[in-house]
Amino acid sequence: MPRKLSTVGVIGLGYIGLPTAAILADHGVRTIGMDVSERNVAAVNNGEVPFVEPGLREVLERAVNSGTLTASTETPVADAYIVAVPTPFTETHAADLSYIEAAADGIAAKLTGGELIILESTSPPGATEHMAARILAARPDLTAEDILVAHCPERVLPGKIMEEMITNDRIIGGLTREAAEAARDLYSAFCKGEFLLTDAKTAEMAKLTENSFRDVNIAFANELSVISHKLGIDVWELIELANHHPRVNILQPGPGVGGHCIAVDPWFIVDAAPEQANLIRTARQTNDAKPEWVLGRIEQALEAAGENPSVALLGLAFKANIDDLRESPSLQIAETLAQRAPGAEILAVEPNIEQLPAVLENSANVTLTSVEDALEAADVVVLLVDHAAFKAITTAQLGTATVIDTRGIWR
Ligand code: SAJ
Repeated sequence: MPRKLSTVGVIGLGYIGLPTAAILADHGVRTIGMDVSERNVAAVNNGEVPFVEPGLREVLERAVNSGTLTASTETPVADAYIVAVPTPFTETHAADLSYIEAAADGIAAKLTGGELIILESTSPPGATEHMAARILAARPDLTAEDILVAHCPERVLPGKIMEEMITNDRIIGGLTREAAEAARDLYSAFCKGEFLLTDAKTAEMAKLTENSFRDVNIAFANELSVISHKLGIDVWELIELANHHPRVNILQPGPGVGGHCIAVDPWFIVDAAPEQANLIRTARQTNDAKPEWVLGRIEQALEAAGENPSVALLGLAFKANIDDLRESPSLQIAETLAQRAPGAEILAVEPNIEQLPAVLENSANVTLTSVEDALEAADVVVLLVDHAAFKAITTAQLGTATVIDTRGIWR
């Protein structure tokens, strides 16, 4: 434990910060969550979860009712801080550290010396050092020896956060060994996985490497799908056969790569080493080009369908069985098609949302439609997300429509 650890401040109560705060508090650690959104803070203080994550509500309610968790819009005074704020990227694909900097400024004002500060946000190499330097610049009365700073990237899978936060192994990168050990002691309050201690920059890079590995593998699958289409080969059968080899494990092609992790993190490596990160950049570009390739196929099918065709787009989320539309290639396809094909009727089907997102709301040719109605009316059916509900669709329901299955679920 750091010299004293009776209170932990969690900065940022989003997809990662809130589950972390709730689990810590549920394990008896006095936890104060901080968020800039008054609405989120009020919700948390009422034991309500402002987004969908299975199992979170029960743990949050328990922690709030027992009094171990409270939330505030002010950075609290605490013995340890966990920073879990967004790290978006800029137009040039550089990491935007402004949320981390704002968190650092808030924390700096509260320090008395001896505190542990952990950066959990996915960050480019050097961000933890940058955060520490910013804190110390704001507090000339403190030296580097007065604070313990570490990076501990989260690696939980949305939808399984409550389970994975406890069972996953944790990489802990300290600016010093003492900081890494203090962070390990904090996480051991609830984490049952193995603790892997390293330096901060390696920890930052490890997280980016995991997501880049997945991105490169998916880019390989996406390139294979384009090659296979040209050669008249079923890419899913091809990958299934190749994966029978004991040392081959190719992921699945799709309409592109979305979400706020795999589609973002590899750019941080490219930005940190632009001359060297050629494969990683090409993989990003390959995956980012996939929606345009799918659009080309849809436009061809619409042209063949004649005057005022109607097209069903099945799925808008970035992956199966969630309601998250962030960086979604399916949404990008719907949005672009709405602009390029004003004469087509676009029937958008997304069972996990109740109204169209802002980017489609004002498109006169797009309607949020039930799967049954869309299949009934469509000349062209495009499967974009492999939601469980779509797997049950029968050949009879598809009728005579031209089918473009970007996930290979109806083979
Ligand atoms: N996708 C494919 N083909 C596949 C697998 C995924 O096209 O074979 C697409 C999905 O449809 C989606 C995108 O990739 O659009 C990303 O989905 P995902 O399930 O691969 O990953 P995320 O973004 O939900 O979560 C990832 C996870 N990272 C790894 O598995 C290495 C998770 O463990 C991380 O915690 C998370 O990123 C994060 O926060 O960084």
